[in-house]
Amino acid sequence: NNICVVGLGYIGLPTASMLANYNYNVLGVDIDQNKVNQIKNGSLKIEEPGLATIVKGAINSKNLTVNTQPAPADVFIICVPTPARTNSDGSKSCDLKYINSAVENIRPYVKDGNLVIIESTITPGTTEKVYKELRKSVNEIYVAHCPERVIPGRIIKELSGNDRIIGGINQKSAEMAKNIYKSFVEGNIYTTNSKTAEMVKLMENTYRDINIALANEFSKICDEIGVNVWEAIDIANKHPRVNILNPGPGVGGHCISIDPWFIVEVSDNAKFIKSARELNDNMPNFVFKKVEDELRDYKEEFKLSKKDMKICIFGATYKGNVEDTRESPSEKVVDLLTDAGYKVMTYDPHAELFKYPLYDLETCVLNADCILVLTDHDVFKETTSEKIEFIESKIRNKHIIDTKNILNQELWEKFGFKYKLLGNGRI
Ligand code: SAJ
Repeated sequence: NNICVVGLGYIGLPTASMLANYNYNVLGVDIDQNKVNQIKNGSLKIEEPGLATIVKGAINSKNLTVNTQPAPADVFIICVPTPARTNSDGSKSCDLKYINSAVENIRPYVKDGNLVIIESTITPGTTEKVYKELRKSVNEIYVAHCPERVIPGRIIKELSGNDRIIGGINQKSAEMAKNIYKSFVEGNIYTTNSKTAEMVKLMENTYRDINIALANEFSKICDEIGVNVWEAIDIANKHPRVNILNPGPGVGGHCISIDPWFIVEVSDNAKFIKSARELNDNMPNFVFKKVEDELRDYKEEFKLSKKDMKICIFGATYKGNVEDTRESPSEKVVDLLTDAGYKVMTYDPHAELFKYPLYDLETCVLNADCILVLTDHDVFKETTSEKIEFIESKIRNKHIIDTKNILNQELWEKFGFKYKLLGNGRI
C-alpha cells in the first residue's frame, strides 16, 4: 500500500512516520520546502516527546520520503490546518482554503479505487463536498473522515492508544480507512457516516471548551464574592459525579478555541456553545483588569504612570510544556497591557514564535513591577529558592500574579513577594 500524507504539521508528521514504521510506503507532502529539507536531513526542531525518534526511524528505514509535491498512491491522508475565519458579526467559521488546495494538489494523482481520508477538523458536510469534488475527476473514489484526537504533549502515546472514529461517505470507505488505521491503533475503531464523525469531533472539543468556560465563570464569581475558586473546585470535585476543570487566563490553541465555532456556523441553536466561547475569549480582559487592580495602590503611592511600569510575563505558549503559541491567551493579555501603555516583556523557555519579542529571565524581570504567570510550564512550577532569590534581586516591585495556581505561594512570600491568585477574592 502506498500512502500519501498531505500536510506535515503536528498531526501529519507523526501519522506519516507511524505508518512508515508499520511498513507502509509513505510519501509525506508539505508545501514548505524548508520544512521538507529539515525533515530529510534531520534538522527539524521537534519538541513533542517521542516524535523525533519515530521520524528518524521512518526516514532511516526509507519507508518515509518527503517532498513538496504529491505522487500517485493508493491512499491519500489530508492533515492540513483548518483555521477559523472571522466574519463581519464577530463570529467565526471554518476556513476550508487549505483543504480545498490539498484536494486540488492531489487531484491529478487520484485514480479509480483510491481512498482519501481527511483528518483535519471540518464543518459537518465537508467530507461529502470533497467526495463530490473528487468525483468530477474519477469515477470510483472512497472518502472518509478520521478526525485526529491527540493532545499536544502526548501525541505519540495517544496516536496509537486512543480510540478512533471513522466516518465514511459509504460503508466501504469507512472499512477501507479502518484497515489502514488498525495497523497501529491499539484503541477501538468505531465506524459511522462522515457527517456524524465530523460532528463527534466538534462535540468533543466543544465539551471541553464549555467545561473550561464553566470553571472560568466560577473563577470570576469567586473573585467577586471573595472565595478561593481553586479550593472550592477541589472540594466540589470530591463529589463522585462532579469534575470541574481548571480556570485560567483563557483557552488557547488552534483546536478548542476554534472548533466550537464550526458548530455555531451550522446552527442557530448553538447559543450556549457560542456564549461559552465568548466567555473564554474574554478571560484575557479579566486578567488585564486584575493586573490593573493589583498595581493601583503601588502606582499611586509612587506616582508612576503606566509607561513607567514594567510587567514581566511568564509564559507565551497556549498551555504548559508545549512550544505552540497559536491563539495563546498570553498574546491577548500582552496586547491589552501594551495598548494600555505598560512596558511588557515576555519570558518563555519553550516558545518558538510569538507575536512579541521573547527575553531571557534576567532581562525580563530586571526592574519589573509585576510578574504575571500565564502558562503552566513545569519550569515555572518548580522555581527554586535560588531562582526566586535571583529574581528578587533584579525586580523593582515584588508583585506576582498567578493565573494558573501553579506557584509555591509560601516560597514566594518567604522572599517578600506579594502573591495574588486569579479567582481568589477581591484585593
Ligand atoms: N485549559 C484550561 N483549563 C483546563 C484545561 C485546559 O484553561 O482545565 C486550557 C489550556 O491551557 C489551553 C486550552 O485550554 O489554553 C486547550 O488545551 P487542552 O489541553 O484542553 O487541549 P488541546 O487544544 O491541546 O487539545 C485538544 C484535545 N481535545 C480534548 O481533550 C477534547 C485533543 O484531544 C484534540 O485532539 C485537540 O484539541 C485537537 O487537535 O482537536
